[in-house]
Amino acid sequence: MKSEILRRLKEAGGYVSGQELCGSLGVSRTAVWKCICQLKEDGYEIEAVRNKGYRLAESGDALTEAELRSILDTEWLGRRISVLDEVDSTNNEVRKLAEDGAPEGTLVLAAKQTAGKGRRGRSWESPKGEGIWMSFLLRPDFEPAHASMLTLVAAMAVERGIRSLCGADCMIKWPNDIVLNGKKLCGILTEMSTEDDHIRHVVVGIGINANTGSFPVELAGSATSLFLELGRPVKRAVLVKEILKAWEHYYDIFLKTLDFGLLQEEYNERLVNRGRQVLVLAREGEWTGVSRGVDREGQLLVETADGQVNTVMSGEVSVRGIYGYV
Ligand code: BT5
Repeated sequence: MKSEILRRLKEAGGYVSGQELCGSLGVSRTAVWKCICQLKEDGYEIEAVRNKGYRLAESGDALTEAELRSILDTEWLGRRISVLDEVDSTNNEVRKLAEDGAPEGTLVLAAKQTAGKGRRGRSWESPKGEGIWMSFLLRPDFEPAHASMLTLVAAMAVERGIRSLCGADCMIKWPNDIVLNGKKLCGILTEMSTEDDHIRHVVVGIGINANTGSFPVELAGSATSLFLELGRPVKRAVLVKEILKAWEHYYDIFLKTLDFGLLQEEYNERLVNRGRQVLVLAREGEWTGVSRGVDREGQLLVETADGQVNTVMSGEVSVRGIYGYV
């Protein structure tokens, strides 16, 4: 009911009478009043004026369940949401919910992660209240071999979400980063649980430095935030909404072919180092070549000086610009 009241206050733009809220929601005045108090505790500024009703003065950057529910326009993603104050990792939390039978599309966000995870045991800096640290659950019925492409699908959704909300010229850095002005803005971690060669579930985790004001010294050279690049804060809830909507769009397209055939062209247009020299950091050593974009399987094509085109699989390597992160 809290999110319904919030939605109505937003739609009205001005005052909504208490009586109108009670009548349309079929609840008592006291119940409405309690919800208004909870919304105030969540950080909303709500004016209550005798004979006029309630008015939402400022919704700020609240990233709460009620806020998200009042704006989400997805078909299935985020229909079940939980927003936590603090958790080790939202990926771990979704995995636990998955093991308890949570439905596809379950979404978890946290104000802060105490042990945010990157790939291959690396850590992800997730300070309180500044970023978007979120994970969602998929229960696909395709084979595990297709799952590595989900990271690429997520990258397309994040890129589109950021671009449409902020107009920022961000780009995808294959396979799991979004970069802006040469620095990392977002990282994606997709984790899969399998059994007898079928997928039990997949957790897609997305970390976005939205309103981060500063980074620890060791990250300052390679990391950035929307706030730092745009010079103004962003409304995180609205960005989440845009990204989830974009995810449904791109995932639908992916499911048609279970590969990147239909997405490849758009993906490659948004790929930051396409046509540029890249350094491939593989387990067996480093080598350089020119990035030629992804193929139908979502693998990166890298052409070496002798004209040979190698396919690079996302699980094995990192790619850097030859002079820096991009
Ligand atoms: C990633 O790994 O970029 C995946 C990050 C995924 C984070 C999300 S947050 C929600 C969900 N829950 C989790 O526990 N994880 C996911 P990788 O490509 O391995 O990059 C990790 C490296 O990025 C680190 O070793 C640092 O160098 C750098 N890094 C750490 N925190 C950063 C930050 N906030 N912004 C930019 N770079 C960061």
